[in-house]
Amino acid sequence: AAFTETAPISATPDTTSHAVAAEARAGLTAHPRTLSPWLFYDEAGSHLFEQITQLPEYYLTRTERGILTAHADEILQQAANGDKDKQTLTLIELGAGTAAKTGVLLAAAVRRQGSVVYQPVDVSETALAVASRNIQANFPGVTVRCQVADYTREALPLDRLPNLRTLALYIGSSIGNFSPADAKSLLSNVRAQLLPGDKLLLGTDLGPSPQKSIDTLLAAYNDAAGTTAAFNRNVLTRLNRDLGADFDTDAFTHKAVWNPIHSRIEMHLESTRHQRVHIPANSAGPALTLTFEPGETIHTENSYKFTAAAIEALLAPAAFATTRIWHDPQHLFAVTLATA
Ligand code: AVI
Repeated sequence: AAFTETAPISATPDTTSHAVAAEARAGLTAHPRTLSPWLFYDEAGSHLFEQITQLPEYYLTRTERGILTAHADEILQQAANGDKDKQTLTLIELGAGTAAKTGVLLAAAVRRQGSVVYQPVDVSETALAVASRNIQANFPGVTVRCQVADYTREALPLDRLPNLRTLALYIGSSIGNFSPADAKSLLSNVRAQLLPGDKLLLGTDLGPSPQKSIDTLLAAYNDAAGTTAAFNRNVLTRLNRDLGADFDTDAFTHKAVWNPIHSRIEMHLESTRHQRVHIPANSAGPALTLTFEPGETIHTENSYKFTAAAIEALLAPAAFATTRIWHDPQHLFAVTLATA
């Protein structure tokens, strides 16, 4: 509770303007038009995401935190192979951000083994500094070793501690923002850094079920206060600022739709009228004029929703065996322990 949630993917100071220029050019000249979700997380977008995690409609964050809180001791025990074969664990967290939900697992690790080494990995050095300060102040017994890396783009060179069993954490349902192919290659990269017997703890949001209506899913991505709409539109504000583009952000409407074929929530920005948008020449290429028709959309995010079978189908090709799945009482969200 001493921490705040932060952006899971990226944050401004670490993202080069060339990457923004290249991404915008490729995505906005494609048909259908797209923008990659990492573009959301500039300073304003990271702040809006923090607000989203506290919205009544956005059940994901509090539900996952509830699962971790209820089962932390059991998760650590299973990760260490139960009591018979007691192993000392080290925790590595991918996309740790400020490590808002990790405290409960670190506390359980300290209860279990007296002390623990925690290695948060994130693209944002700023977020890692906050994580390190917060954890050191609030969790005696935890040694923090930060690693600045973009685990989504590079094969992670994990700074592995010898003779310790690794528990890699990838929570927050961030895996759901990758296409199935990209998610599998990300998990394969993680697996390649682990030794047989090491573990991965994966947080995933679940799809519609008798306990979870499509309306519940849609509301989580189209809240009454309009915070998610502001988060989505902020990507255009970012392109105006970073690239000197002239998007009229009021002329694009936030849309969240459920795609049952791909089992994902899609976020789009829909042009309300015929309009032209200019992007000046930049390091990625010459000046662009984009023409939008009324109703034409920019696809800004996919958020995949899983079933138990889909979680296994993601883990198995990356050579992880599913060991155990924990749910909240309403089966809204899943936390899966997998063995390398
Ligand atoms: C970061 N990620 C798991 C969020 C999600 O739910 O897919 C991002 C988000 N998009 C809209 N609201 C939240």
